[in-house]
Amino acid sequence: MSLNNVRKSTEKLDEKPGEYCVRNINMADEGYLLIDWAESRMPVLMGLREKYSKTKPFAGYTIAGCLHVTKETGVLIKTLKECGAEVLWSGCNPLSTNDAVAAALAKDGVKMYAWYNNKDDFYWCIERTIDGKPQLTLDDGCDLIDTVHEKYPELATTHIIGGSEETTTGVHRLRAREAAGQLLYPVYAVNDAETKWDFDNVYGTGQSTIDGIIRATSVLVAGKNFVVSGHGHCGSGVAKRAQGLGANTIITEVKATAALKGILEGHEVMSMDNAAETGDIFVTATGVKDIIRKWHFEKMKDGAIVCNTGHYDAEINIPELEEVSVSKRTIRPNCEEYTLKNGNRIYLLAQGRLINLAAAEGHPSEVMDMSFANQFMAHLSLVNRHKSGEKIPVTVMEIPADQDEFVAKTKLEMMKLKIDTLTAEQIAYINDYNAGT
Ligand code: XFA
Repeated sequence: MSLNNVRKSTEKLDEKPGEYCVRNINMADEGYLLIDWAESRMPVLMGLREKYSKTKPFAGYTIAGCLHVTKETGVLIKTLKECGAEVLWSGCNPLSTNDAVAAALAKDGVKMYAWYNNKDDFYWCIERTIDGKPQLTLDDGCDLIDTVHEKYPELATTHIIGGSEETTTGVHRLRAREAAGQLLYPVYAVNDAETKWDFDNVYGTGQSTIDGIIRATSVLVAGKNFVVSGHGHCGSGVAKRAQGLGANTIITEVKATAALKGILEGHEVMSMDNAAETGDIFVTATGVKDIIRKWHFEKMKDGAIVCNTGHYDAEINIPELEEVSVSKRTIRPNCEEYTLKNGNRIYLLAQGRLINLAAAEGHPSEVMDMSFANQFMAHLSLVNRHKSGEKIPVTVMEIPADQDEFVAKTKLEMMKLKIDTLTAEQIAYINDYNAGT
Protein backbone atom coordinates (compact mmCIF):
# COMPACT_ATOMS: atom_id res chain seq x y z
CA MET A 1 0.00 0.00 0.00
CA SER A 2 1.48 3.32 -1.05
CA LEU A 3 1.35 6.17 1.39
CA ASN A 4 -0.22 9.13 -0.28
CA ASN A 5 1.29 11.89 1.81
CA VAL A 6 3.47 13.61 -0.76
CA ARG A 7 1.87 16.04 -3.15
CA LYS A 8 2.88 15.33 -6.74
CA SER A 9 1.87 18.53 -8.44
CA THR A 10 4.63 21.09 -8.98
CA GLU A 11 2.15 23.78 -10.02
CA LYS A 12 2.05 27.03 -8.10
CA LEU A 13 -0.53 26.54 -5.34
CA ASP A 14 -1.21 28.19 -2.01
CA GLU A 15 -0.63 25.62 0.70
CA LYS A 16 -0.66 25.89 4.47
CA PRO A 17 0.05 22.36 5.70
CA GLY A 18 -2.73 21.07 7.93
CA GLU A 19 -4.99 23.95 6.85
CA TYR A 20 -5.55 24.20 3.13
CA CYS A 21 -4.21 23.79 -0.37
CA VAL A 22 -5.92 25.98 -2.99
CA ARG A 23 -4.98 27.72 -6.23
CA ASN A 24 -4.74 31.26 -4.90
CA ILE A 25 -5.91 32.39 -1.48
CA ASN A 26 -6.11 35.98 -2.76
CA MET A 27 -9.18 35.03 -4.81
CA ALA A 28 -11.20 34.85 -1.58
CA ASP A 29 -13.06 38.15 -2.11
CA GLU A 30 -14.33 36.99 -5.49
CA GLY A 31 -15.45 33.77 -3.81
CA TYR A 32 -17.37 35.60 -1.06
CA LEU A 33 -19.40 37.42 -3.74
CA LEU A 34 -20.30 34.13 -5.45
CA ILE A 35 -21.27 32.44 -2.19
CA ASP A 36 -23.34 35.49 -1.16
CA TRP A 37 -25.20 35.30 -4.47
CA ALA A 38 -25.89 31.57 -4.04
CA GLU A 39 -27.06 32.19 -0.45
CA SER A 40 -29.73 34.56 -1.74
CA ARG A 41 -31.05 31.69 -3.93
CA MET A 42 -30.85 28.88 -1.35
CA PRO A 43 -33.55 29.59 1.22
CA VAL A 44 -33.86 26.08 2.65
CA LEU A 45 -30.19 25.85 3.63
CA MET A 46 -30.34 29.42 4.95
CA GLY A 47 -33.43 28.54 7.00
CA LEU A 48 -31.66 25.49 8.40
CA ARG A 49 -28.63 27.65 9.15
CA GLU A 50 -30.71 30.17 11.04
CA LYS A 51 -32.48 27.46 13.02
CA TYR A 52 -29.52 25.28 13.95
CA SER A 53 -26.80 27.90 14.38
CA LYS A 54 -28.48 28.62 17.72
CA THR A 55 -28.21 25.08 19.10
CA LYS A 56 -25.11 23.98 17.14
CA PRO A 57 -25.98 20.27 16.83
CA PHE A 58 -22.67 19.57 15.05
CA ALA A 59 -20.49 20.99 17.85
CA GLY A 60 -17.72 18.51 18.59
CA TYR A 61 -18.20 16.71 15.26
CA THR A 62 -15.82 16.74 12.31
CA ILE A 63 -17.20 16.32 8.80
CA ALA A 64 -15.06 15.45 5.79
CA GLY A 65 -16.69 16.13 2.44
CA CYS A 66 -15.72 15.22 -1.10
CA LEU A 67 -18.02 17.14 -3.41
CA HIS A 68 -17.82 19.71 -6.25
CA VAL A 69 -16.42 22.95 -4.81
CA THR A 70 -19.01 25.32 -6.26
CA LYS A 71 -20.68 28.40 -4.80
CA GLU A 72 -23.67 26.21 -3.85
CA THR A 73 -21.43 23.74 -2.00
CA GLY A 74 -19.96 26.82 -0.30
CA VAL A 75 -23.40 27.55 1.14
CA LEU A 76 -23.67 23.97 2.42
CA ILE A 77 -20.20 24.07 3.99
CA LYS A 78 -20.80 27.43 5.68
CA THR A 79 -24.10 26.10 7.03
CA LEU A 80 -22.46 23.00 8.51
CA LYS A 81 -19.76 25.18 10.06
CA GLU A 82 -22.15 27.70 11.53
CA CYS A 83 -24.07 24.82 13.08
CA GLY A 84 -20.95 23.77 14.94
CA ALA A 85 -19.09 21.37 12.65
CA GLU A 86 -15.37 21.29 11.98
CA VAL A 87 -15.17 20.89 8.18
CA LEU A 88 -12.52 19.42 5.87
CA TRP A 89 -13.17 19.30 2.14
CA SER A 90 -11.86 18.06 -1.21
CA GLY A 91 -13.36 18.33 -4.69
CA CYS A 92 -14.91 15.20 -6.22
CA ASN A 93 -14.14 16.20 -9.80
CA PRO A 94 -10.97 18.00 -10.92
CA LEU A 95 -12.89 20.24 -13.32
CA SER A 96 -15.74 21.36 -11.08
CA THR A 97 -13.72 23.34 -8.50
CA ASN A 98 -14.23 27.07 -8.46
CA ASP A 99 -10.88 28.42 -7.22
CA ALA A 100 -12.40 31.62 -5.86
CA VAL A 101 -14.94 29.67 -3.80
CA ALA A 102 -12.21 27.32 -2.55
CA ALA A 103 -10.11 30.33 -1.49
CA ALA A 104 -13.03 32.01 0.33
CA LEU A 105 -13.82 28.85 2.29
CA ALA A 106 -10.15 28.22 3.13
CA LYS A 107 -9.84 31.78 4.39
CA ASP A 108 -12.89 31.22 6.61
CA GLY A 109 -11.28 28.23 8.32
CA VAL A 110 -12.52 25.31 6.22
CA LYS A 111 -9.70 22.83 5.71
CA MET A 112 -10.00 23.04 1.94
CA TYR A 113 -8.00 20.84 -0.43
CA ALA A 114 -9.21 21.60 -3.94
CA TRP A 115 -8.15 23.45 -7.07
CA TYR A 116 -9.36 23.58 -10.65
CA ASN A 117 -7.70 21.05 -12.96
CA ASN A 118 -6.13 19.04 -10.14
CA LYS A 119 -4.58 16.33 -12.29
CA ASP A 120 -2.22 14.50 -9.97
CA ASP A 121 -3.35 15.04 -6.41
CA PHE A 122 -6.98 13.96 -6.30
CA TYR A 123 -6.38 11.26 -3.67
CA TRP A 124 -3.77 13.34 -1.88
CA CYS A 125 -6.51 15.93 -1.28
CA ILE A 126 -8.96 13.29 -0.05
CA GLU A 127 -6.36 11.91 2.34
CA ARG A 128 -5.66 15.35 3.80
CA THR A 129 -9.34 15.54 4.75
CA ILE A 130 -9.12 12.08 6.37
CA ASP A 131 -6.15 13.38 8.41
CA GLY A 132 -8.75 15.39 10.36
CA LYS A 133 -10.24 12.13 11.71
CA PRO A 134 -13.82 12.85 10.66
CA GLN A 135 -16.77 11.16 12.36
CA LEU A 136 -18.93 11.92 9.33
CA THR A 137 -18.29 11.70 5.58
CA LEU A 138 -20.21 13.44 2.82
CA ASP A 139 -19.65 12.11 -0.72
CA ASP A 140 -20.52 12.70 -4.35
CA GLY A 141 -19.36 9.61 -6.21
CA CYS A 142 -18.04 7.57 -3.26
CA ASP A 143 -14.37 8.50 -3.57
CA LEU A 144 -14.02 9.52 0.08
CA ILE A 145 -16.00 6.52 1.37
CA ASP A 146 -13.95 4.21 -0.85
CA THR A 147 -10.63 5.70 0.31
CA VAL A 148 -11.65 5.36 3.96
CA HIS A 149 -12.76 1.75 3.41
CA GLU A 150 -9.67 0.75 1.50
CA LYS A 151 -6.91 2.59 3.34
CA TYR A 152 -8.33 3.51 6.75
CA PRO A 153 -10.66 0.63 7.68
CA GLU A 154 -9.90 1.15 11.37
CA LEU A 155 -11.14 4.72 11.24
CA ALA A 156 -14.25 3.40 9.49
CA THR A 157 -15.05 0.80 12.12
CA THR A 158 -14.01 2.58 15.31
CA HIS A 159 -14.46 6.29 14.70
CA ILE A 160 -16.85 7.10 11.86
CA ILE A 161 -20.53 7.33 12.78
CA GLY A 162 -21.87 7.47 9.25
CA GLY A 163 -21.90 9.17 5.90
CA SER A 164 -24.02 10.29 3.00
CA GLU A 165 -23.82 9.93 -0.78
CA GLU A 166 -25.20 12.38 -3.34
CA THR A 167 -25.37 10.52 -6.67
CA THR A 168 -27.06 7.57 -8.37
CA THR A 169 -23.74 6.02 -9.40
CA GLY A 170 -22.37 6.42 -5.88
CA VAL A 171 -25.41 4.81 -4.27
CA HIS A 172 -25.11 1.96 -6.76
CA ARG A 173 -21.52 1.37 -5.70
CA LEU A 174 -22.48 1.51 -2.03
CA ARG A 175 -25.20 -1.09 -2.46
CA ALA A 176 -22.69 -3.35 -4.21
CA ARG A 177 -20.30 -2.85 -1.28
CA GLU A 178 -23.12 -3.62 1.15
CA ALA A 179 -24.14 -6.76 -0.77
CA ALA A 180 -20.54 -7.98 -0.66
CA GLY A 181 -20.53 -7.52 3.13
CA GLN A 182 -17.88 -4.82 2.77
CA LEU A 183 -19.72 -1.77 4.09
CA LEU A 184 -18.09 -0.57 7.32
CA TYR A 185 -20.42 2.24 8.40
CA PRO A 186 -23.99 3.37 7.70
CA VAL A 187 -24.58 5.71 4.76
CA TYR A 188 -27.63 7.73 3.81
CA ALA A 189 -28.53 7.55 0.11
CA VAL A 190 -29.37 11.22 -0.33
CA ASN A 191 -29.83 10.64 -4.04
CA ASP A 192 -33.00 8.68 -3.48
CA ALA A 193 -34.87 11.48 -1.70
CA GLU A 194 -37.77 12.74 -3.82
CA THR A 195 -36.84 16.37 -3.10
CA LYS A 196 -33.37 15.65 -4.48
CA TRP A 197 -34.18 13.42 -7.41
CA ASP A 198 -37.07 15.35 -8.93
CA PHE A 199 -35.55 18.77 -8.49
CA ASP A 200 -32.18 17.79 -9.95
CA ASN A 201 -33.46 15.79 -12.85
CA VAL A 202 -36.74 17.39 -13.86
CA TYR A 203 -36.18 21.06 -13.05
CA GLY A 204 -32.37 21.30 -12.90
CA THR A 205 -31.59 19.30 -16.03
CA GLY A 206 -34.73 20.63 -17.73
CA GLN A 207 -33.69 24.25 -17.55
CA SER A 208 -29.90 23.91 -17.78
CA THR A 209 -30.10 21.72 -20.89
CA ILE A 210 -32.16 24.29 -22.78
CA ASP A 211 -29.82 26.98 -21.42
CA GLY A 212 -26.80 25.08 -22.78
CA ILE A 213 -28.38 24.65 -26.23
CA ILE A 214 -29.21 28.33 -26.46
CA ARG A 215 -25.78 29.46 -25.22
CA ALA A 216 -24.02 27.17 -27.71
CA THR A 217 -26.16 28.12 -30.71
CA SER A 218 -28.35 31.18 -30.00
CA VAL A 219 -31.13 29.55 -32.04
CA LEU A 220 -34.82 30.29 -31.67
CA VAL A 221 -36.54 27.32 -30.06
CA ALA A 222 -40.11 28.37 -30.97
CA GLY A 223 -41.47 26.54 -33.99
CA LYS A 224 -38.67 23.97 -34.07
CA ASN A 225 -39.22 20.21 -34.11
CA PHE A 226 -37.50 19.41 -30.82
CA VAL A 227 -36.74 15.71 -30.34
CA VAL A 228 -36.08 14.40 -26.83
CA SER A 229 -34.88 10.80 -26.56
CA GLY A 230 -35.94 9.35 -23.24
CA HIS A 231 -38.99 10.53 -21.32
CA GLY A 232 -37.71 9.74 -17.84
CA HIS A 233 -37.14 12.44 -15.24
CA CYS A 234 -34.48 14.33 -17.23
CA GLY A 235 -36.12 13.94 -20.63
CA SER A 236 -39.53 14.97 -19.37
CA GLY A 237 -38.01 18.10 -17.82
CA VAL A 238 -36.24 19.04 -21.04
CA ALA A 239 -39.34 18.36 -23.18
CA LYS A 240 -41.56 20.41 -20.85
CA ARG A 241 -39.26 23.44 -21.05
CA ALA A 242 -38.84 23.17 -24.83
CA GLN A 243 -42.63 23.02 -25.10
CA GLY A 244 -42.83 26.14 -22.94
CA LEU A 245 -40.60 27.97 -25.42
CA GLY A 246 -42.96 27.07 -28.25
CA ALA A 247 -41.24 24.06 -29.81
CA ASN A 248 -43.08 21.12 -31.37
CA THR A 249 -41.86 18.46 -28.99
CA ILE A 250 -41.29 14.85 -30.02
CA ILE A 251 -40.42 12.00 -27.66
CA THR A 252 -38.64 8.76 -28.57
CA GLU A 253 -38.88 5.97 -26.01
CA VAL A 254 -38.46 2.24 -25.47
CA LYS A 255 -40.77 2.15 -22.45
CA ALA A 256 -44.52 2.18 -23.15
CA THR A 257 -45.54 3.89 -19.89
CA ALA A 258 -43.00 6.68 -20.38
CA ALA A 259 -44.09 7.13 -24.02
CA LEU A 260 -47.75 7.26 -23.02
CA LYS A 261 -47.00 9.91 -20.40
CA GLY A 262 -45.28 11.86 -23.17
CA ILE A 263 -48.42 11.80 -25.31
CA LEU A 264 -50.58 12.94 -22.39
CA GLU A 265 -48.13 15.79 -21.75
CA GLY A 266 -48.85 17.01 -25.27
CA HIS A 267 -45.72 15.74 -27.03
CA GLU A 268 -45.63 13.60 -30.15
CA VAL A 269 -44.20 10.10 -29.86
CA MET A 270 -42.33 8.38 -32.68
CA SER A 271 -39.45 6.02 -33.34
CA MET A 272 -35.96 7.48 -33.65
CA ASP A 273 -35.95 6.38 -37.30
CA ASN A 274 -38.93 8.67 -37.97
CA ALA A 275 -37.84 11.46 -35.64
CA ALA A 276 -34.47 11.63 -37.43
CA GLU A 277 -36.18 12.85 -40.61
CA THR A 278 -38.22 15.61 -39.01
CA GLY A 279 -36.18 16.92 -36.05
CA ASP A 280 -34.45 20.32 -35.99
CA ILE A 281 -32.94 19.89 -32.51
CA PHE A 282 -32.14 16.53 -30.89
CA VAL A 283 -31.42 15.97 -27.20
CA THR A 284 -30.58 12.53 -25.81
CA ALA A 285 -31.55 11.94 -22.17
CA THR A 286 -31.73 8.16 -21.87
CA GLY A 287 -28.73 6.92 -19.88
CA VAL A 288 -28.15 4.36 -22.64
CA LYS A 289 -25.51 4.32 -25.39
CA ASP A 290 -26.00 4.47 -29.17
CA ILE A 291 -29.26 6.42 -29.31
CA ILE A 292 -28.30 8.34 -32.46
CA ARG A 293 -26.61 6.15 -35.10
CA LYS A 294 -25.12 6.43 -38.56
CA TRP A 295 -28.42 5.88 -40.42
CA HIS A 296 -30.09 8.56 -38.28
CA PHE A 297 -27.48 11.17 -39.21
CA GLU A 298 -27.92 10.25 -42.88
CA LYS A 299 -31.66 10.94 -42.67
CA MET A 300 -31.41 14.24 -40.79
CA LYS A 301 -32.35 17.60 -42.29
CA ASP A 302 -29.64 20.08 -43.28
CA GLY A 303 -28.83 22.19 -40.21
CA ALA A 304 -29.99 19.71 -37.55
CA ILE A 305 -28.56 20.32 -34.06
CA VAL A 306 -27.61 17.30 -31.93
CA CYS A 307 -26.67 17.18 -28.25
CA ASN A 308 -26.69 14.99 -25.14
CA THR A 309 -27.76 15.52 -21.55
CA GLY A 310 -27.80 11.86 -20.57
CA HIS A 311 -24.96 9.45 -20.02
CA TYR A 312 -21.61 11.24 -20.46
CA ASP A 313 -20.65 11.06 -24.12
CA ALA A 314 -22.04 7.68 -25.17
CA GLU A 315 -25.56 8.47 -26.35
CA ILE A 316 -24.60 9.99 -29.68
CA ASN A 317 -22.40 7.68 -31.71
CA ILE A 318 -19.73 10.18 -32.71
CA PRO A 319 -17.39 7.72 -34.48
CA GLU A 320 -20.32 6.92 -36.79
CA LEU A 321 -20.99 10.64 -37.33
CA GLU A 322 -17.34 11.02 -38.33
CA GLU A 323 -17.73 8.03 -40.64
CA VAL A 324 -20.59 9.57 -42.63
CA SER A 325 -18.97 13.04 -42.73
CA VAL A 326 -16.54 14.50 -45.24
CA SER A 327 -15.42 17.48 -43.18
CA LYS A 328 -15.88 19.27 -39.88
CA ARG A 329 -15.15 22.72 -38.50
CA THR A 330 -15.71 24.54 -35.23
CA ILE A 331 -18.30 27.28 -35.62
CA ARG A 332 -18.06 28.61 -32.06
CA PRO A 333 -17.37 27.13 -28.61
CA ASN A 334 -19.36 23.92 -28.08
CA CYS A 335 -20.68 23.96 -31.66
CA GLU A 336 -19.11 21.83 -34.39
CA GLU A 337 -20.35 21.58 -37.93
CA TYR A 338 -20.13 18.20 -39.68
CA THR A 339 -20.70 18.13 -43.43
CA LEU A 340 -22.04 14.79 -44.54
CA LYS A 341 -21.39 12.93 -47.77
CA ASN A 342 -24.94 13.86 -48.84
CA GLY A 343 -24.05 17.55 -48.43
CA ASN A 344 -26.17 18.16 -45.32
CA ARG A 345 -24.68 19.87 -42.28
CA ILE A 346 -25.17 18.59 -38.75
CA TYR A 347 -24.21 20.62 -35.68
CA LEU A 348 -22.89 18.61 -32.74
CA LEU A 349 -22.86 20.48 -29.43
CA ALA A 350 -20.24 20.05 -26.68
CA GLN A 351 -18.78 17.02 -28.52
CA GLY A 352 -21.67 14.93 -27.28
CA ARG A 353 -20.81 15.50 -23.62
CA LEU A 354 -23.33 16.79 -21.10
CA ILE A 355 -24.58 20.01 -22.67
CA ASN A 356 -25.79 21.47 -19.37
CA LEU A 357 -22.31 21.21 -17.83
CA ALA A 358 -20.28 22.06 -20.92
CA ALA A 359 -22.24 25.00 -22.27
CA ALA A 360 -24.27 26.15 -19.26
CA GLU A 361 -23.62 26.19 -15.51
CA GLY A 362 -25.15 22.94 -14.31
CA HIS A 363 -28.02 22.98 -11.88
CA PRO A 364 -29.23 26.38 -10.68
CA SER A 365 -28.64 27.24 -7.00
CA GLU A 366 -32.37 26.86 -6.21
CA VAL A 367 -32.15 23.21 -7.25
CA MET A 368 -28.92 22.51 -5.37
CA ASP A 369 -30.68 24.00 -2.32
CA MET A 370 -32.97 20.96 -2.22
CA SER A 371 -30.18 18.35 -2.57
CA PHE A 372 -27.95 20.05 -0.06
CA ALA A 373 -30.76 20.53 2.46
CA ASN A 374 -31.17 16.75 2.24
CA GLN A 375 -27.42 16.33 2.81
CA PHE A 376 -27.62 18.59 5.87
CA MET A 377 -30.63 16.73 7.26
CA ALA A 378 -28.98 13.35 6.69
CA HIS A 379 -25.99 14.46 8.75
CA LEU A 380 -28.21 15.97 11.40
CA SER A 381 -29.99 12.64 11.66
CA LEU A 382 -26.65 10.82 11.99
CA VAL A 383 -25.49 13.02 14.87
CA ASN A 384 -28.86 12.93 16.61
CA ARG A 385 -28.99 9.15 16.39
CA HIS A 386 -25.41 8.99 17.66
CA LYS A 387 -26.14 11.32 20.58
CA SER A 388 -29.16 9.24 21.57
CA GLY A 389 -26.83 6.28 21.97
CA GLU A 390 -28.40 4.34 19.10
CA LYS A 391 -26.23 1.80 17.34
CA ILE A 392 -27.10 2.67 13.74
CA PRO A 393 -27.31 -0.50 11.60
CA VAL A 394 -24.50 -0.63 9.03
CA THR A 395 -26.55 -0.38 5.83
CA VAL A 396 -27.25 1.93 2.92
CA MET A 397 -30.17 3.88 4.34
CA GLU A 398 -33.09 5.54 2.58
CA ILE A 399 -33.91 9.12 3.45
CA PRO A 400 -37.06 8.96 5.62
CA ALA A 401 -40.20 10.22 3.83
CA ASP A 402 -40.82 12.84 6.52
CA GLN A 403 -37.47 14.43 5.66
CA ASP A 404 -38.65 14.94 2.08
CA GLU A 405 -41.82 16.52 3.36
CA PHE A 406 -39.81 18.71 5.76
CA VAL A 407 -37.46 19.96 3.01
CA ALA A 408 -40.38 20.74 0.69
CA LYS A 409 -42.29 22.41 3.51
CA THR A 410 -39.30 24.58 4.42
CA LYS A 411 -38.87 25.64 0.78
CA LEU A 412 -42.54 26.64 0.63
CA GLU A 413 -42.30 28.55 3.91
CA MET A 414 -39.23 30.42 2.72
CA MET A 415 -41.11 31.25 -0.48
CA LYS A 416 -43.89 32.59 1.75
CA LEU A 417 -46.39 30.12 0.30
CA LYS A 418 -49.16 28.58 2.37
CA ILE A 419 -50.70 25.15 1.98
CA ASP A 420 -53.66 23.57 3.76
CA THR A 421 -53.62 21.00 6.56
CA LEU A 422 -55.97 18.09 7.11
CA THR A 423 -58.56 18.41 9.89
CA ALA A 424 -58.83 15.67 12.53
CA GLU A 425 -62.04 14.56 10.80
CA GLN A 426 -60.31 14.31 7.44
CA ILE A 427 -57.51 12.23 8.93
CA ALA A 428 -60.05 9.92 10.55
CA TYR A 429 -61.88 9.66 7.22
CA ILE A 430 -58.70 8.64 5.37
CA ASN A 431 -57.89 6.06 7.99
CA ASP A 432 -61.41 4.65 7.87
CA TYR A 433 -61.28 4.48 4.14
CA ASN A 434 -57.94 2.64 4.19
CA ALA A 435 -59.39 0.15 6.65
CA GLY A 436 -62.12 -0.52 4.11
CA THR A 437 -65.12 0.42 6.23
C1 XFA B 1 -19.75 20.13 -12.42
C2 XFA B 1 -21.65 19.51 -11.04
C3 XFA B 1 -20.46 17.86 -12.32
C4 XFA B 1 -20.75 22.79 -12.03
C5 XFA B 1 -19.88 23.78 -11.66
C6 XFA B 1 -19.65 24.85 -12.50
C7 XFA B 1 -20.31 24.91 -13.71
C8 XFA B 1 -21.17 23.92 -14.10
C9 XFA B 1 -19.57 18.82 -12.79
C10 XFA B 1 -20.78 20.48 -11.54
C11 XFA B 1 -21.49 18.20 -11.45
CL1 XFA B 1 -20.27 16.23 -12.79
O1 XFA B 1 -20.98 21.76 -11.16
C12 XFA B 1 -21.41 22.85 -13.24
CL2 XFA B 1 -20.03 26.24 -14.76
N1 XFA B 1 -22.69 19.83 -10.14
C13 XFA B 1 -23.95 19.15 -10.31
C14 XFA B 1 -24.65 19.64 -11.57
N2 XFA B 1 -25.07 18.71 -12.50
N3 XFA B 1 -24.74 17.36 -12.38
C15 XFA B 1 -25.84 19.17 -13.64
O2 XFA B 1 -24.78 20.86 -11.74
C16 XFA B 1 -25.69 16.47 -11.74
C17 XFA B 1 -25.27 15.13 -12.22
C18 XFA B 1 -24.37 15.26 -13.26
C19 XFA B 1 -24.13 16.68 -13.53
C20 XFA B 1 -25.65 13.88 -11.77
C21 XFA B 1 -25.15 12.73 -12.42
C22 XFA B 1 -24.25 12.87 -13.45
C23 XFA B 1 -23.86 14.13 -13.87
C24 XFA B 1 -22.42 20.43 -8.84
C25 XFA B 1 -22.96 21.81 -8.60
N4 XFA B 1 -23.69 22.38 -9.56
C26 XFA B 1 -24.21 23.72 -9.46
C27 XFA B 1 -23.34 24.64 -10.25
N5 XFA B 1 -23.94 25.91 -10.36
C28 XFA B 1 -22.97 26.90 -10.78
O3 XFA B 1 -22.73 22.37 -7.55
